[in-house]
Amino acid sequence: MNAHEKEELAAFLLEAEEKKQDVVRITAEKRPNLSVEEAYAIQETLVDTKRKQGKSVVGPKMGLTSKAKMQQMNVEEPIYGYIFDDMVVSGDSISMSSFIHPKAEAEVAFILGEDIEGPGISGAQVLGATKYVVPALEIIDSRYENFNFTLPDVIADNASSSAVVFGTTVKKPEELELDVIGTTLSINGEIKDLGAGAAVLGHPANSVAMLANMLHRKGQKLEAGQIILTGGITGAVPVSVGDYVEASLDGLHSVHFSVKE
Ligand code: 0L1
Ligand code: MG
Repeated sequence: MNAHEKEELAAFLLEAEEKKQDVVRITAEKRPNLSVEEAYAIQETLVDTKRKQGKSVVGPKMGLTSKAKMQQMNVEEPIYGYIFDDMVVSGDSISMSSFIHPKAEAEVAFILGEDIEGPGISGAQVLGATKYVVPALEIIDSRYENFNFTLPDVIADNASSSAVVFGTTVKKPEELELDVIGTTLSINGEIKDLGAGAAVLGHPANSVAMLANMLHRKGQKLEAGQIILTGGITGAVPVSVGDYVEASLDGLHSVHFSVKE
């Protein structure tokens, strides 16, 4: 794939994101044989464009970290994307007009105290390099019609990244047992899904370790100060106007948002 094609496909997805207008997945018409490698190259172009627009990366995120999602997409490895500063929002100000078809998932986010550079990083090393963990509600919003995509499509689309609300409870990782942390996701008081931290690759720290090892293949590392979304402990649940969405994580209290018009 040449530079012009990469830029064209990144611009196609960025326009969909800016206009809140869903599009047909890239592999349906534009590029049926898109490879995972090419998809990350499109994602990199998209990320560079956002940087040139003055946005800055808060941290990378992991996606497809649950067995169910991996089986559904027929993959053995999760994917990553990037969260930007303008995606971090307050739970009081979520407007449906900012999205195409948003879904919420409950996650634990890691705030790194030290750089982490693969290869061969373990979950234990990640815990040693992590300053704090915080609860998070990620709002994913695929730019593709009906969330209909193949693995390369969703990688190119920055792993459906759209917005995130962080909770205010901040804990050191050693204060919690993150693999058994019980989590519920409720809408208007009704539990829609639940899970434990182990749903994320056995332990959310394993997700960060895997991310460090994946980034190493590109000559990149995780950096102190980055906030990393580790992947959904619960499934992703569609949200709509009028919804009060709340994730409760044992020991980390809750994080919530309300959806307005
Ligand atoms: O954060 C995530 O797990 C989303 C990954 C992309 C797949 C999706 O949009 O469901
Ligand atoms: Mg997620």
